[in-house]
Amino acid sequence: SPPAASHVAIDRERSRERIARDVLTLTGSQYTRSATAVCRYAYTPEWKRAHEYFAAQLRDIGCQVWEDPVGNLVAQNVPRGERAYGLGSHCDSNRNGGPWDGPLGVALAVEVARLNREHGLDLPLRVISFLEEEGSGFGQLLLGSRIAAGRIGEAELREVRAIDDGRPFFELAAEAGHDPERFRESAATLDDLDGWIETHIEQGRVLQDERVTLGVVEAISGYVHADLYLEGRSGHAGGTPMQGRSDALAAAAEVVLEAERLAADAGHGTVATVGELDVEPGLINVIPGAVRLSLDVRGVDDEAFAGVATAIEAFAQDVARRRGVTARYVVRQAVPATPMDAPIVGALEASADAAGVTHRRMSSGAAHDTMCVAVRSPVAMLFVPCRDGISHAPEEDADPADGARASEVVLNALVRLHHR
Ligand code: HGY
Ligand code: MN
Ligand code: MN
Ligand code: MN
Repeated sequence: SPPAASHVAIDRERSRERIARDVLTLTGSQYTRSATAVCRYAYTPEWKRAHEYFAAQLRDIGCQVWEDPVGNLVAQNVPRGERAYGLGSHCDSNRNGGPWDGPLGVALAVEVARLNREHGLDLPLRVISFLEEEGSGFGQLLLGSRIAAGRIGEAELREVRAIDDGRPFFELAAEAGHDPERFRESAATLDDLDGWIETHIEQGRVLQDERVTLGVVEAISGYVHADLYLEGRSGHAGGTPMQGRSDALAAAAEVVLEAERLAADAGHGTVATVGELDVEPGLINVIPGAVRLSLDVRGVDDEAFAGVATAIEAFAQDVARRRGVTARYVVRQAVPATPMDAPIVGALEASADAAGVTHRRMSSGAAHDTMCVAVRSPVAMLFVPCRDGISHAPEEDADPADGARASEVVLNALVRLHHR
């Protein structure tokens, strides 16, 4: 890693307070749909207010702040067009969201920008809060960073529709005051980055169980997101004999269990989850005629998890033949596993050592915008613990003191990288 620069020690209590203030402000009811569950989806008033909140914080420290054509929030402490180090995450929440998934990374990026200024450091910084990381608005994970990275084409983007009312992405983006027809210009959001670090809660419990303060991510799991449509024949639950039924839900049940078995057998930490299940007509006395189930297959070994997704599709076709139903498998998106940049990983570890903060290397099972930023610049991620590994749940909790320690480590890692 770069030579040991003189370590910049920060006032961790002040950083803890500011990170706690910013994250917990965002869980106030004006930033969520209710006082408990965080429901901050793309283009909703709550999401817009969250971006306005951080935009004000960033202007207060002298940053230029703008939104790119689809609504990714961007701020920079050097003139636009100049090279910078990128920091950030996302403000949108999962549909079953907690307070820290996303906002911790944005609050920490803002804190590092404050510390850079307070300590008279000369780091050129760009803070980004990406649109629709969770897919809670349009069912598309990492939508804002995929657009910026050029990972989604116009035809595919024109197919993207809101989960709740089926309205097109382009319509809702324009209605929210953005300029989606210029979506290709979002590429500039990732121009001229010398590196990128996203700090995030671990969303697992390794750090807590091993009593280690920070996780330095080595690789982010890739994933396949797909929908499987099974069409059978609905009929009277009482009048239809078991022999000869084409029960779409019974077929789906076989697929769910086989997905679980295939992932468990694949090794390399491969995982498969069926999280969504729509049943038509969904009545107690009617044989299900049609089912849609979602598939989320992930892993750090591309061959292993892509192989499981393919095997699940083949199994579904086989079940369909046996049960007299039809199966249609539609991929929403597939993103490869993403290795982190060794020099940035090294700088984070050296800074953690100099800060006297324990750390360990680990991979990320969760997907992150960092996977898309990696298309355009060297990237790395830093994890802080979340209580009992709980995330994508209102009970999600983290300690802002870990966020303060992480901000000192990120600040010093960037000092090392900038002066190498
Ligand atoms: O699903 C994910 O991996 C991320 O938390 N959106
Ligand atoms: Mn997240
Ligand atoms: Mn998430
Ligand atoms: Mn993320």
